[in-house]
Amino acid sequence: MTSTTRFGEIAPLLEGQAIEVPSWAYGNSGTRFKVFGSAGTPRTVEEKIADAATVHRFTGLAPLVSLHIPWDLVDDFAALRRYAEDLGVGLGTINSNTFQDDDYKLGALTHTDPRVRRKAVDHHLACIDVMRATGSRDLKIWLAEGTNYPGQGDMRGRQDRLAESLRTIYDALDEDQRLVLEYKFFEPAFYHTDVPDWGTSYVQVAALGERAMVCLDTGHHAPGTNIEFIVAQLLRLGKLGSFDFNSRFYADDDLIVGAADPFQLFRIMVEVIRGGGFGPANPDGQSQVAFMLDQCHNIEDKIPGQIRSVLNVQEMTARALLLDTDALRAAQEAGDVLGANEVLMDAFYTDVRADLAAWREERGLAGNPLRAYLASGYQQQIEADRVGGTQAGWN
Ligand code: AOS
Ligand code: ZN
Ligand code: ZN
Repeated sequence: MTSTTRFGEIAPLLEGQAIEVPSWAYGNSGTRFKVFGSAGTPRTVEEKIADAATVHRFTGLAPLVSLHIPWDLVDDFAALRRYAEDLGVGLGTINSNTFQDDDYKLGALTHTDPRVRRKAVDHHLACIDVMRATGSRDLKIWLAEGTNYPGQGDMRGRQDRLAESLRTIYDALDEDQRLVLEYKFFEPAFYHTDVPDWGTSYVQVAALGERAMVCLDTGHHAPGTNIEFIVAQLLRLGKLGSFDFNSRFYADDDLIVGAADPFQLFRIMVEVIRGGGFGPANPDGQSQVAFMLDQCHNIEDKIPGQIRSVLNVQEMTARALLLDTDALRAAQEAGDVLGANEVLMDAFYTDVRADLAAWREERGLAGNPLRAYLASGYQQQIEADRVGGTQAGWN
């Protein structure tokens, strides 16, 4: 069978693929050394949403925008939701922030001082209120907590306080809301981190209940970690709530997903599909796994960077869907080591770009969304319009 024939078979499965884009990807960002300003950068949350809606308009792949509180704080979130919906996108995951307040220097949800813990918990309760107005399903918690020196903190006591704080937050969720807990092996803490790995995140969310899940950020592991194994395990346990997609060469680089290692993205998507994490699994049609980007575009234009990212995810999803699972299973069961590997590599090496372009055109989209965006004049327009004011960013 030719790959085009096979593509025709998997094409319907690509329908409805949804990738959530982060509002902060549209703002200026940088490293500890420099934040480069760029022309056309949004000055308000509305402008970030307008840019995200543009990514969706050109790709059909990004129907939700994830917000960060307080970076995206507005007076009226119901109005913001209407504004987004008028532009053809919805508001997605709400991200909390307990890493930019002096009170949290030694911890937030884990702090020894009950006043600081209460303040951090209250911030999450405020985020849940925002979710009610925006219609968001997920509260995403990434914690910058840990210690820099052995002996600095009681690691076990911090786990206990974390469990207690998360319990209060989880109990405040509505029935249709979820909590996703992200892990990261180091940074900003360098000796120990309170939620460093999927195991710790799993232990904490498993104690909370069914609507608490793990968030896997692809940049948050030690080099060489087999991330697709973690994906397989979490799906097996019913606890993979969301992805923060990005790619990395060294640490938490937050580069364009699929840029550093497209083969890894392919392998992850193979396990997502194998584990039933792809496609709508809930009665409301929303996928159980939220596929989010968590990226920063420090030197490249942000909208093209986001377009490239969602296209990379779509491309590796298509290749993963092309995997001949019957042939793979037969080879695995026959103990055919190289045969099984060849089946997997055949899918990975299938160039789906022309098929995807035709697929898009059939749906009224441009075959090449990136070129179509560059030719559309949108970039020139925002660069001309958005002068003055403070550019929004990773502030
Ligand atoms: C931090 O390293 C985590 O990846 C967070 O998910 C995220 O980048 C941060 O919360 C910005 O929103
Ligand atoms: Zn992340
Ligand atoms: Zn990160």
